[in-house]
Amino acid sequence: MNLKLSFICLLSLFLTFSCVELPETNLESAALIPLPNEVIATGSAFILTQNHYFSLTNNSLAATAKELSSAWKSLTTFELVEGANPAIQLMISKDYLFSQGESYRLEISTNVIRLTGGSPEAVYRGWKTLEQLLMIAKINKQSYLPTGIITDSPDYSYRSAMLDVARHFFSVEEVKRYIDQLALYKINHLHLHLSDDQGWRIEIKSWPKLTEIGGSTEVGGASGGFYSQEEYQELVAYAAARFITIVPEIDMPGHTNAALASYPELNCNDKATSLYEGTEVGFSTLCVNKAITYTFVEDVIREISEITPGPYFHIGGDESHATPEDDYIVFVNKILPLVKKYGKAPMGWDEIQLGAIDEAAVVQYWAEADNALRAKKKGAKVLISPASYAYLDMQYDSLTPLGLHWAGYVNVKKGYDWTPEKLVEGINKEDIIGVEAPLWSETITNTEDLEYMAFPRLPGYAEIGWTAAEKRDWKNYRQRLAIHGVLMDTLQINFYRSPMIDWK
Ligand code: TNX
Repeated sequence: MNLKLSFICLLSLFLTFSCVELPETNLESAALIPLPNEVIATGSAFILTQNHYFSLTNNSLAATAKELSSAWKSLTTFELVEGANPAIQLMISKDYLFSQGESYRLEISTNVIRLTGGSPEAVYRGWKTLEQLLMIAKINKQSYLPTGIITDSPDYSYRSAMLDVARHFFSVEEVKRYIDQLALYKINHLHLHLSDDQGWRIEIKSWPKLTEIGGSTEVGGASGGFYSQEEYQELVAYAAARFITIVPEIDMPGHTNAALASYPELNCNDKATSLYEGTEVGFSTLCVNKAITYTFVEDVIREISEITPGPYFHIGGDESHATPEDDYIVFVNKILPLVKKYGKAPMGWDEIQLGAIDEAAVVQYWAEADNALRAKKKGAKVLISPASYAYLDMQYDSLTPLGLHWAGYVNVKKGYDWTPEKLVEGINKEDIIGVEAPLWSETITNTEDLEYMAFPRLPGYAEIGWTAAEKRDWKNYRQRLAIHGVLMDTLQINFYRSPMIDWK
């Protein structure tokens, strides 16, 4: 380089760094969902229009760094590569500040972005905050980020969505797409409803007809489908890379027609039932007094537990209207120890409190407050997913073309504006592990439908689980959600344009 050229370079460097006035910003008003629990704005800007270096303090952050640098490239068009004098720093710290599993700190100054957490999971949650800030900057055509410090940790450690892949089957690719969307909103569990009257969706090697026959159809009569164990493990790994735990559910003793149609011996009369493509509930039951029923259930629990690293196995247990109550209790009490035997903690819909549950169990409150209270008395924890607030298959209003309304309509405000620990008198914060938004799929056939029902409500459940109740406010939320409309458009999410939001 000749002298004259390097002089020009120096001059332009000088101009970029010292003469350009940085824009004024306010990190506190950033449209983040979930809203972080503490934000201090410092009013300046981190400029995005140049390449940067990043560093990690720990190899366990490599996957997050990889995701970050590829997103950085696509959101800013500039490169982010590992190197010295890094502007972007990912760190693990054992500081007491980060002692809680997902607590992170994101510090953005004019020249450094420092993201710290006590674990790779915590850093990942913080990265999702940074990712939203980058997305929002792009939406607003701002080539900078607002500066400040976000110190954040979740109100509830268990934030979940459920997908019913039994009534209609969803492919591995469709589920992965949903997992990416959940990750963006810091949801950390995905409950898969893997069996029901209309379909059996996971390969069980010792009972192959479950998927061969039971997986061959779905509501409406289309050809259904199932996950091989390898595909299921692929989903588990894909979710784990985003620090999302898969919770498998095999619904029992009711909701079992797909199994009863596959194996005659599971029926009390030894006759296989017909495959079912309708949407009624409560007509099927495993034969509680037959030994083979428990061989079957044990094989299923064993095979699924072996390929599920997460701590829970969900045994369903809802709406077993065809099982006499005494039999129901016998059944639940026989399978609870099987779940334990294969190293898992039992989860079940609120009816399972009839059985001998203990502190290890989690009872999912969906309908009966009394069930939640009885479960608490037995020492179990409660997962909050009340149908009338948190069911993603409930219609927004009477004009919604998909969904059901047996638990009422759930518009965007109703879905957002409630507090888990205030829902049932006697079920307090310490009794609750978290919140789940289930999406039942009787009327939902594909990704387009799924997104129409899940969005824009899902970000609201994510915020209920993450942000402390006293920090949440509908008026403030609806403004942030309006900006997420643009974000959802960018991600090509087919969301419902609720008239309650002034979409941008
Ligand atoms: C009730 S919620 C059910 C499901 C249906 C859902 C439809 C629950 C534990 N059971 O079998 O799909 O309603 O909203």
